[in-house]
Amino acid sequence: MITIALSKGRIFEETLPLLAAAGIVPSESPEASRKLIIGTNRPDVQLIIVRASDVPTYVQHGAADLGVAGKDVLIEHGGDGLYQPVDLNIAKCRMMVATRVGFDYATAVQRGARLRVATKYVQTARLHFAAKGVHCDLIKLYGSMELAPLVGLADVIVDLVSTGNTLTANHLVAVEEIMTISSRLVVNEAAMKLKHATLQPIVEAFRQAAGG
Ligand code: PRT
Ligand code: MG
Repeated sequence: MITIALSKGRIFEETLPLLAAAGIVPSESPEASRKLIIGTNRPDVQLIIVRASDVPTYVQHGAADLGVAGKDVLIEHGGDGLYQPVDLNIAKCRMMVATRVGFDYATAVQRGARLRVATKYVQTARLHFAAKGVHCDLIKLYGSMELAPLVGLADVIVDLVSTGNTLTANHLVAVEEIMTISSRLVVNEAAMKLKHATLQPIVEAFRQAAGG
């Protein structure tokens, strides 16, 4: 059995055409069925539905052979035990620093004062500000980061931005791009060797369908 770990929502939706290119069609939608294990047209392939940030963990431990995870998630996880053979170019967005409208970020960063940074992406934020030589106090949040600068919990947030609508709706503005983000195919290192004959064609189909 080949097990593929996906999160529902944008990753599931944007992975569907790649699965189709590999000849894999899920037998139902996770949104509709609420099932966590979903069969496919291939009796030897199943999907498991997990939280986006849990995909690398399932694949690392071999509970799934393959998975699709954002670069943001992979940086926070660290990537141990995972091959990342294909950038799928899906679920694209940008990792940004954002502040309240009117907050003087450029000056705050120059002054050498400590910056209070609220984020779900502590690893990414730590590396970014360390590279700039900016001292920061990291405040770990699990969601609704946009609130933090509004209520004085932090000076800035580090978060994903796609349309920018969420920032605008909360009177925040992006002040710096940290990196562009897309999702990658991840493969369990041991499975890649032991199940090579079955996995390789799926990896290649994903590579072709992703455009390279
Ligand atoms: O939602 P949940 O808490 O279950 O988990 P998750 O947020 O980790 O999963 P999901 O499915 O929302 O995101 C999965 C992956 O999609 C992420 O790991 C990213 O790699 C990628 N992705 C692409 C995004 C976005 N675009 C995105 N816009 N992930 C999150 N967002 C959020 C962002 O955090 C912010 O809250 O959307 C909001 C901003 O959107 P705009 O369009 O208003 O700018
Ligand atoms: Mg989300």
